[in-house]
Amino acid sequence: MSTETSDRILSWHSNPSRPRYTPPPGAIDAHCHVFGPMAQFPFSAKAKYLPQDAGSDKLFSLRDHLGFARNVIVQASCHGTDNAATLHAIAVSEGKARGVAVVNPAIGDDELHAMDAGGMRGIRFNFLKRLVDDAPKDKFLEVASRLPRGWHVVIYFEADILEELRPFMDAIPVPIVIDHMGRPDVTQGPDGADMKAFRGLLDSRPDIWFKATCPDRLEEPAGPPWDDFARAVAPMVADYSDRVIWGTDWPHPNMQNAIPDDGALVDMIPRIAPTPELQQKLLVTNPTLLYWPEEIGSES
Ligand code: 0GY
Repeated sequence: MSTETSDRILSWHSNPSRPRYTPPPGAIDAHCHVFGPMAQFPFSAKAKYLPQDAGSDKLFSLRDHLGFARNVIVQASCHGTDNAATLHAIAVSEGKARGVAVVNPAIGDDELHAMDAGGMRGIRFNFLKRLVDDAPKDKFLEVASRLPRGWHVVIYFEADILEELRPFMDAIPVPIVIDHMGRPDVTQGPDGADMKAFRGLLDSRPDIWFKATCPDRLEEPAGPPWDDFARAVAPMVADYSDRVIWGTDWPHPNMQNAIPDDGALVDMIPRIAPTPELQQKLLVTNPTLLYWPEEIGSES
C-alpha cells in the first residue's frame, strides 16, 4: 500500500456549510473518527483504506463550526487495534471528547483499565467484511465479559446478517449500541422488512441503543433531501427516544466518491427528531448517559 499523500483518499468536505439548525447546549456528536496524522500515528498494515490525515484539530474545528459541544470518537478500522490516535485526540480535547476502542480480544485487563482512564467507554465489534479480516464472536464475547464498569459494546453490521448475529448479541453481558441502525434499506420505508427486523432486535432487550446516523451511507444520492431516510428513521427516533444517539460520522470513511456536507447532515436532525424534547434526548441526554454518566443527576 502506498503512503504517498497524493494516493491517500480524501473523504471529508473541505468547506462544510454552517447548519441552519442550532443544536441544544451540550450537544454531542456521538459518532466520529480521527485519521492520524499518519506521521505521528501510522495506519494499520491491515487497513482496507488509506485516508488523508484528519486529526483532532480538524475534528474540533468542525465541532465548533457545527455548534456541538463534545465528541465521541470511535476508533476507525484504518488504525486497527492501535488506539493511540483516538486516545491522543481525547487527551487534547480538554474534557470534550470520549471514545470507543477497537481491541485485540486478548487484551489484558490492565490495558482496558488504562483505556478507561484515557476516556474510552466502550469497544467496537466490526462485522463488515470489507473493513476487517475477521470477527471472532467467541473471543468478542470473552472480552465483553471483562470490560471496565460502565462500558458498552458498539456493533457495526449490515442488515443481511442481523438474524445471524442475534444469538451473539443476546449473549453480550453489557449494553449494546448499534452503528447506523445496522444499515437498513431505508427505501423500504418505516414498515419495511429491515426496519421491522431492527425493531425486533430493539424490542428483544431494553439496553440496546442505536445511532440514527448516516443518511449519506443509507440513501442515494449522498446529499439532501434524504427523504427516504427521514421517513424511515423519524418513527424510530420517536418510538425509542430514550435509546437513540446521533453523530456526523466525520471524516466519513470510504465516502470519497460521495462526500457529504456536514452542515447538511446537521440539518437532518429536526427532520428525524422534530421536537425540542426529542432533540434534547438525541443530542444531549442519551449520549451523556452512555459517555458521561457521572454527570447525570449531578446538576440538581
Ligand atoms: C463508519 C463506517 C465505515 C467505516 C468505519 O472504522 C471504519 O473504518 O467505521 C464504513 O466504511 O462503512 O461508521 O465510519
